[in-house]
Amino acid sequence: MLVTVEDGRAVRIAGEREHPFTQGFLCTKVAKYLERTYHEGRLLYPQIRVGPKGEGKFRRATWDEALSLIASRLRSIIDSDGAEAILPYSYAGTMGLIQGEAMASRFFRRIGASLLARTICSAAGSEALNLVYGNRMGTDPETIGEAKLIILWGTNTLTSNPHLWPFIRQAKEKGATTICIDPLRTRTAVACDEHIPIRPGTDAALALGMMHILFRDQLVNSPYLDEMTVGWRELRDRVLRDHPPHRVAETCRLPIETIERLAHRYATMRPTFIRVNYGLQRHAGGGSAVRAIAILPAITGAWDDVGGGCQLSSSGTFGLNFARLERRDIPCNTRTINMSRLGEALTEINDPPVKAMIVYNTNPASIAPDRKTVLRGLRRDDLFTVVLEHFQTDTADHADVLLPATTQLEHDDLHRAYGHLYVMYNRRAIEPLGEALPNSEIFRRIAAAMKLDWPELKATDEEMMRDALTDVGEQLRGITLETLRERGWMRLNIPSPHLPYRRGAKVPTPSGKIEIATDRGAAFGVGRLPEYIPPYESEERDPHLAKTYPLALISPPAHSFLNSSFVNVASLRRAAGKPTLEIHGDDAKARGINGGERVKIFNKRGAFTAEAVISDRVRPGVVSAPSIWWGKLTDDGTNANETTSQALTDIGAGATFYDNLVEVRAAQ
Ligand SMILES: Nc1nc2c(c(=O)[nH]1)N[C@H]1C(S)=C(S)[C@@H](COP(=O)(O)OP(=O)(O)OC[C@H]3O[C@@H](n4cnc5c(=O)[nH]c(N)nc54)[C@H](O)[C@@H]3O)O[C@H]1N2
Ligand SMILES: Nc1nc2c(c(=O)[nH]1)N[C@H]1C(S)=C(S)[C@@H](COP(=O)(O)OP(=O)(O)OC[C@H]3O[C@@H](n4cnc5c(=O)[nH]c(N)nc54)[C@H](O)[C@@H]3O)O[C@H]1N2
Ligand SMILES: [Mo]
Repeated sequence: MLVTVEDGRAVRIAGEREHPFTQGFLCTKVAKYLERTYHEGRLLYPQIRVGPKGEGKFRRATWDEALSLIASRLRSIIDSDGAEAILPYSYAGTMGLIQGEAMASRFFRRIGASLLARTICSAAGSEALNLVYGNRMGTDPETIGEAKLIILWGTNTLTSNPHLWPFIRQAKEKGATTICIDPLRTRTAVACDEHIPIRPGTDAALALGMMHILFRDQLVNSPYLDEMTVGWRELRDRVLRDHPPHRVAETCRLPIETIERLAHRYATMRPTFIRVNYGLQRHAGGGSAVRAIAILPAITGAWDDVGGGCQLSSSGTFGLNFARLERRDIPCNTRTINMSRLGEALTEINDPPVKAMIVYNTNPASIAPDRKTVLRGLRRDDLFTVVLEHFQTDTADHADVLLPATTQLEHDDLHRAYGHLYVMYNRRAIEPLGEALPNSEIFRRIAAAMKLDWPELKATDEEMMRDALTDVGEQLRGITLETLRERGWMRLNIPSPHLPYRRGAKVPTPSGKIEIATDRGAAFGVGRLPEYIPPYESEERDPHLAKTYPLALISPPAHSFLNSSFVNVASLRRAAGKPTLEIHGDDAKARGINGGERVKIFNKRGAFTAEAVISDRVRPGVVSAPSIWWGKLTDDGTNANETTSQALTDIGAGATFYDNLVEVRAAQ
C-alpha cells in the first residue's frame, strides 16, 4: 500500500505496482482507508463511561486518569477473584505482528490472565491442515496461471480474496476450466465456467465421493501415493464402501452426473488447483471437510505440478518466531477460554467468572455468534470492560474505559500473509490523530500503571520486531528489519515456484508423509480417516429442528465490508445499501413474501430483520444475509449474529456461523 502525504496529511492511497502478488490495486474496502482514517467518528482521546452500558455515553478523560482507573480496577479484581478473572479478547482488526499479540501477550501472561483460544475464523481448517500435512502451506499462488482446472471451493474469491483473481484470469486466458462450489451463486460463481450449488455443510461428502470415483475408475496416482502418503489403502476401502455417488448426490443435493463429471475432470486435467477457503469450514464438520478436500491433490499427485495442488493458507510458510515475540516462555498455566463462545464465557462461567475484559482489534458485539447472549454478558454491571478502538463500535458502547488506537497509517508494524509468500513492513505514514496510541504502547502504559517491572513489558516496537525475526528458519534468511524497511516487502527465501509437497519433499508430520489415515486424528477430535459429519442443524441430526426452522442461513462477508470494519464508512455503506436477505422465489412464495418487503429472520436464539431480495442466486432451502452489520447502524439494532450459534467445529473448536437454521416471515 502506497500512501502519499502532503503537509502531514495522507492525501492519496494506492496499491504498490511492483508487488508481485497484489499488483498495484487495493480491494474495495482498503481503497477507502483514507476516508476511514479521517472519519469524523475517529476516537481521538480516552473516555470513561457515564451512562448505562450499551447506551454509549462517555466523558473525556486524560490518559493518566484512564490508565490509573484501569490499573486500580484490574488490581482489585486480581485481589478479589484472581487474575484468571481477566480475559483478553482480540482478533483480526489489524493482522500486524506488533499491534496484534506482541506486547498484549506479554502483559496478559505476566499478570496470569485467562488465555484466549482465537478460533473464530480459521481454526477448523488450519488444524485440519496440521493434521494431514503438519503445517499450513499450499500452492504458490503466483503459479496458478499454469493450472488447467481451478476449483474455487467455499470461497467468494472476487469479494474476499480479489488479489488472487488476476492469476485465475491468467489461467482462464490460457484455456483453464473454472468451477465454483458454493451454495450461493456469488459473483465468483458467475465468473466461473461451472457452478456447483452444494447443500451447505456437506463438502466432505462431495470430496469423499470424488475419491470413490477416482479409486473406482483407477484414476489415482499410485506412485505419488506410495512415496508421499500413509494410509491411502485404508481410505480407498472406506470410500469405496461408504461413499458411492448416489449416496453423495443425496447428501449434497446434487445430480450424480455433476459429481461424476467433477471427479473425472479432476483426475484427467493437469495441473489442477483447488482454492479451498474458510466459508465451507464454518459448519459442524468444517474441519473434516477441509481435511477431505486437502487430501484430493495427494490422490492425483497434483502437488507435483507447477500450478497444481491446493491452498487454504500460506501462513505456515513464514516461520516467524512467535514464541519469542509473544514471550510464550513466561509460565502461564491458566485456563483457556474459546473466543467463539464469548456469550457463554460472560454469562455462565463461574470458576472464576470473567470480571474484566480487555478488547482490542475486534468488535465482538457485532461479530461473535449468539449475539443476544454476548450483549447480555457485555451489559453485566459487574464486568469491567476496556476497549481499544478506532471508532465507537457496538462493542465500544459497552466499554467502561474507551481508548483511542492508531490506524495502520499511524504506526509501524510487520506483516506476514495468509494467501501469499511475502513479509511486509508497515511504515507509519502520518502522525497519530489526536491522542491515539498504538496498541503496543497502550499495553506498555497499562503495565507501567500497574507497576509491573518486567523488562519485556518495556520493549520497544522495534525490539519486538527483531524478536520475531530472531532464531528463525532458512525461509527468513536475509530478511532483516533493515532490508525490510528499505524495500517494504520481501519474498520468503524459498524456491520460486514453491512446491511444498512435490515428490521427494519432506512433509512436516511425525511420519514425514502426508497422513491420509492416522491415529493422530484422535488428538484432533476425529477418527483415523476423514469422514462426513453432517451439520448440527440438519435433517440428519435434528429432524424436528429442521422442520421448525427449514432454511439454512449463510451470513457471508458483504462485498463492501471487511467483517464489521468499514460499516461506518459512508461510501461503503452506501454501496452495501441496507441489510438484505436473499431468498429463493419458491421459499418466498410459500411464505407470502414479496421482494422489497421487510422480513424477520429468526430461530430459537434470536431474530433480525432485513429487506427481502427474491433471487435465484440462492437455491431453495438456503437464504443469505450479507454481513457483518453494526447493530447500531441498522433500523432495529440487530444483525445476523442474533441467530448464529456458539456450537463448535469438529476439528479446531472453531465457530459454526453458517450451520444455522432459521425461519423467515414478513415483519409487521
Ligand atoms: N470483502 C471482504 N473480504 C474479506 C472479508 C470480508 O469480510 N469482506 N473477510 C476476510 C476474512 S476475515 C476471511 S476469514 C475471509 C473469508 O473468505 P472466504 O474464505 O471466502 O469465506 P466466506 O466469505 O466466509 O465464505 C465464502 C463462500 O463460502 C460459501 N459457503 C458457505 N457455506 C458453505 C459450504 O458449506 N460449502 C461450500 N462449498 N461453500 C460454502 C459462502 O456462500 C461464501 O460464498 O475473507 C477475507 N476477505
Ligand atoms: N455472521 C458472521 N459472523 C462472522 C463472520 C461471518 O462470515 N458471518 N466472519 C467471522 C470471521 S471470519 C472473522 S475473522 C471475525 C472478524 O471479527 P473481528 O476480528 O472483530 O473483525 P472486525 O469486525 O473487522 O473488527 C475489528 C475491529 O478492530 C478495530 N481495529 C482495527 N485495527 C486496529 C488497531 O490497530 N488497534 C485497535 N485497537 N483496533 C483496531 C476496527 O476498528 C474494528 O472495529 O468475524 C466473524 N464473524
Ligand atoms: Mo476471518
